[in-house]
Amino acid sequence: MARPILYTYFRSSASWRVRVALAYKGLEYESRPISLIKDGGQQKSAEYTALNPLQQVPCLIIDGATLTQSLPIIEYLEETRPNPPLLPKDPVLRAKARQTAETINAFTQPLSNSTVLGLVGEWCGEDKKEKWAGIWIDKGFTGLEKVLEKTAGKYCIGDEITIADVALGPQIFNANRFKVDMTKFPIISRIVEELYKHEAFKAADPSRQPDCPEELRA
Ligand SMILES: N[C@@H](CCC(=O)N[C@@H](CS)C(=O)NCC(=O)O)C(=O)O
Repeated sequence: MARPILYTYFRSSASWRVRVALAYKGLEYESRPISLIKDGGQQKSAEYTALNPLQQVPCLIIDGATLTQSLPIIEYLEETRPNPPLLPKDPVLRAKARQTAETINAFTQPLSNSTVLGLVGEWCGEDKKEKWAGIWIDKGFTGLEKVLEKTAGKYCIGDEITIADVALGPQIFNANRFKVDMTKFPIISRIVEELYKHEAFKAADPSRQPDCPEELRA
């Protein structure tokens, strides 16, 4: 079977989610970096737009299919390669795991992604970018912290890593980048500390990616 191909950018949190899922499930893949900075953004090239008309990473080519959107990609991996699982067996807990993943994917991340921040900088001033991104990450984490009070064990949902953790881990990078006060979120901070000890999270870390600049490498 052909190795999956992942179009990825080292610092992209959505790509990072897929890298974690692939590593967690022990799947080898070829990494094809798409720089969101070089050449005015390689995601806008005609070649890449043919793969993802939305001009975003990640994109995974697997089993002859071209898949985009990190969470559906992870759901596909889960359906076709169920072990080790990234969703709990219990339907309510499955919904809770997806709920947390969606809170990151549909609420927190889109409002602070590079396109949105570019426009905020252009329309409101470069100095407003950090504040804008920080506000949305803080809002997302404030809600999430409350939810996790009820669902968390060692990880977001009990003691096993799920899709919720896969989404949460990379978002911390952006929270730190935009100077969000993480002391307000002790449960999230504790879970992330735990996650970063796991081999799948280490392998997926930006500092270990082939397109990571020399000075930021692990
Ligand atoms: N919901 C999408 C989000 C993808 C996304 O926002 N990708 C960002 C990097 S994290 C991107 O490619 N940005 C480039 C751009 O918007 O031009 C997913 O989960 O795959």
